[in-house]
Amino acid sequence: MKRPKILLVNPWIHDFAAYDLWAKPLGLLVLGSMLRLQGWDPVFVDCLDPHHHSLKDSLTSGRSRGKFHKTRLQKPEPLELVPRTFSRYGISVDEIRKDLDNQERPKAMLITSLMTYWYSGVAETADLLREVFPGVPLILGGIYASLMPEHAARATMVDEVLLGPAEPRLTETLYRWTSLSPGTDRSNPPIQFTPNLDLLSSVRFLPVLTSRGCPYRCVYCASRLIQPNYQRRDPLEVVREIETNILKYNVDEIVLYDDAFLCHAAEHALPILDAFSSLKPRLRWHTPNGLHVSEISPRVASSMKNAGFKTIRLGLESTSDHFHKTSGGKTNWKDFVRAVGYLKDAGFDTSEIGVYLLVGLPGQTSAQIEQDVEKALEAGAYPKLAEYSPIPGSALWSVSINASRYPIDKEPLYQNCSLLPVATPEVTWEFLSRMRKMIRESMQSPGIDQSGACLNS
Ligand code: B12
Ligand code: SF4
Repeated sequence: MKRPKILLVNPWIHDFAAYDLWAKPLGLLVLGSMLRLQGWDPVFVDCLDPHHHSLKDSLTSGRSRGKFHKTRLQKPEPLELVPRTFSRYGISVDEIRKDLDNQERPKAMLITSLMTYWYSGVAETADLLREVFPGVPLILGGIYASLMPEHAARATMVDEVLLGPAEPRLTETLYRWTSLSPGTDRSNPPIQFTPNLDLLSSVRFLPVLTSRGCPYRCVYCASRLIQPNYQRRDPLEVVREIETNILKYNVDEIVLYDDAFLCHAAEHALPILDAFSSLKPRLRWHTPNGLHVSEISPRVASSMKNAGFKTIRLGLESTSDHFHKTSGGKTNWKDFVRAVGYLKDAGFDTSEIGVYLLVGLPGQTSAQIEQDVEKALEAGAYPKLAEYSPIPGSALWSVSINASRYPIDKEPLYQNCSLLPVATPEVTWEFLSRMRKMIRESMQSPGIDQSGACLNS
């Protein structure tokens, strides 16, 4: 019997800046594997596809990260006074329309969402899908949808918004909308980890998820709201997935999307890393999402080196122990200094040990940021300033609403970290540019990659 088609759509981004830092819509790709197993025929339309046939070779050849194609847009009214260019990032509307026109009419359409402040890109994508396939059920999920479900329902006018991980609800939801349940197994599947990479137009690196969620509850983070349960995979299963996919797609770069890869390292990260320690040539591992500093022991550091870690980002956020005691306790200054020492002993140099420092937090002074940067440099790490984006539902949300210059609770566009929405008046873009210049000079390495929308430091 012919499998029913289901369209999975990665929407456009609308923003002042967006960089492709190994960005793949992992949630949607994971659902692609699940739906395939359930008897559907998933078809993927990627509005951000960096390897889309319509793009010039210079943008697509051999890259695993870089710039998105962009088209200037009129600024939405709430952002009119912001003196920066606003763009749609991704493939042109005409090209995506052509891609959709070439598809058979699907039985249902699923759109994902990431940052809350990218919602107008989701709404534009939903409009196009409705126009090309009127009457086909349109379901929205993902991070924006989970953090702001009511806003998402209003702004995108989709048929249904699903909150949180789709696995426990999607089977029943699709049956309700399509009266189809193509496979023989109608039970809800468990939480999934494996992306269906065959849906991508080109695979240049492997996005890997070895766990979902995080055991901590930091006040500035949404992890718990998006993935309420922390779950680890069997390390052997992860190793098998990587081994199979490096051969299948002929790639040697691994990008970890975990929130908490290093937690319980002895039973989790170490068996995974050690399985690849003697591989020649080595894999190259990247962790654009921060690693847990306090979990780095001499053994973990040397396993990271032996496995081939290249892009390391440590989730420090602040050098102040008071900050950590009052915000979730995931690490502290002493552990950080120790971890940098272990990484150096294992053979990493300062330019490889990136450390995220959160900037633009409510009440944070410019002096605190200067101190964080100086201390991180002195400890032998490479500071990466990450502008704070206030997150609906997080413990810092009500403090953020009070501190904000904008109505962040009414309009998610104002949650954009580029606006420094809740920063104190002295923490400006000019100040942060000075800090970044100072960091670059200290690193004496102006050529080091500075890309990143809010991750640029
Ligand atoms: C990996 C990651 C990144 C990666 C890239 C991600 C990408 N694809 O582009 C990197 C490291 C580059 C990154 C960067 C940033 N990130 Co980030 N990131 C994440 C992270 C850790 C995981 C996302 C993920 O892929 N999860 C794995 C998949 C399997 O889960 P999922 O997407 O949630 O999918 C499930 C459900 O949502 C649902 N679902 C998904 N799609 C759909 C669709 C339908 C139809 C349905 C029904 C269900 C459904 O089912 C899926 C399976 O269960 C999240 C935190 C988190 N735990 O979610 C933060 C998070 C999304 N990031 C966040 C932030 C703030 C940022 C930065 C702005 C940080 C900064 N200040 O610099 C930058 C900006 C990036 C940019 N390009 O501009 C915030 C979002 C805040 C907001 N306001 O929306 C989060 C929530 C972290 C936090 N602080 O709490 N990030
Ligand atoms: S440790 Fe990291 S992922 Fe976990 S809650 Fe804190 S910031 Fe979020």
